[in-house]
Amino acid sequence: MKRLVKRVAAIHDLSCFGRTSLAVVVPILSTMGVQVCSLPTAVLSTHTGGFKGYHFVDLTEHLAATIKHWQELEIEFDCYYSGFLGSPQQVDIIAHLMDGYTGEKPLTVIDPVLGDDGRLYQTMNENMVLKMREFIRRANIITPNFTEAAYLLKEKFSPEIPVKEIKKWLVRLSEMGPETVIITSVPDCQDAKNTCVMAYDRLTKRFWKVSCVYIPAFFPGTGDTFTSVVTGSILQGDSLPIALDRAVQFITTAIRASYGFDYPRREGILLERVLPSLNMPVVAGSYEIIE
Ligand code: PXL
Repeated sequence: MKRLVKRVAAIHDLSCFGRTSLAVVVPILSTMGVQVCSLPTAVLSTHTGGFKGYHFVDLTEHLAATIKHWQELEIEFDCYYSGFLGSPQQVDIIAHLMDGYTGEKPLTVIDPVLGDDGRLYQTMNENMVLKMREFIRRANIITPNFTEAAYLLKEKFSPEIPVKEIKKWLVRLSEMGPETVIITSVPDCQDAKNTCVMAYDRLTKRFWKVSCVYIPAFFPGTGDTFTSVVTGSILQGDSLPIALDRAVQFITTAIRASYGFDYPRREGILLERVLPSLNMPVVAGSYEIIE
């Protein structure tokens, strides 16, 4: 039976306080008209960015049973979208889910959540990096940030990187499997006030760039927000550069809506104030094609 709305299996943790992972993936994709089926990899009292003493419940044991039940019910998906995974064993289980589709291959989006700002997150280690290198082979789209791209490629994290070098990184990452590679938080060497998102599509061999004005505040969960908008946009039938534009515009709007208020940044962007903008017509974009 034809599905009335697109359906995504969202494989992320549920951080109960703070706006990261499922707490942003579900509202964003729902607002964009996509059905979200959550497969929580872990439940945390808070996310790990800026909170101490968080309670962490690893759901590895429950993943396989949930997947088995879904398979018995013959539930099919238009998209698999994974983010924060709690252990190397979880990577194997999710790989099994992604490889076990029946019918048309679902769009597979992997956000290889490992770290930020040149460092791994507290719950990550070199073993997870090794696992992630193998895991991304099955993705159509990956969305590492600059730090994660460096770890995946065994490169040094150096904020002064020429565009020519980033293009090489994009091609090398796509040679690891995914046809589309999107690197976020790339330092813009032409303008120190900016960061940018750079992307490569192996099928058309085209490189894209969208610049973002740097706002001096770090909010956890912006990576999850970005990839969720890209995923929703592609599922709505947008091209890659339009999806990048929409995601960058949404993040910029969200950070601007949040930055003027004085509250703990670790709580994340004020998503609730900007969600409706996802349904506004797309304003003229600012993407560039890079030769
Ligand atoms: O947004 C990435 C992320 C996901 N899940 C957990 C996190 C973070 C980043 O801090 O702590 C639990």
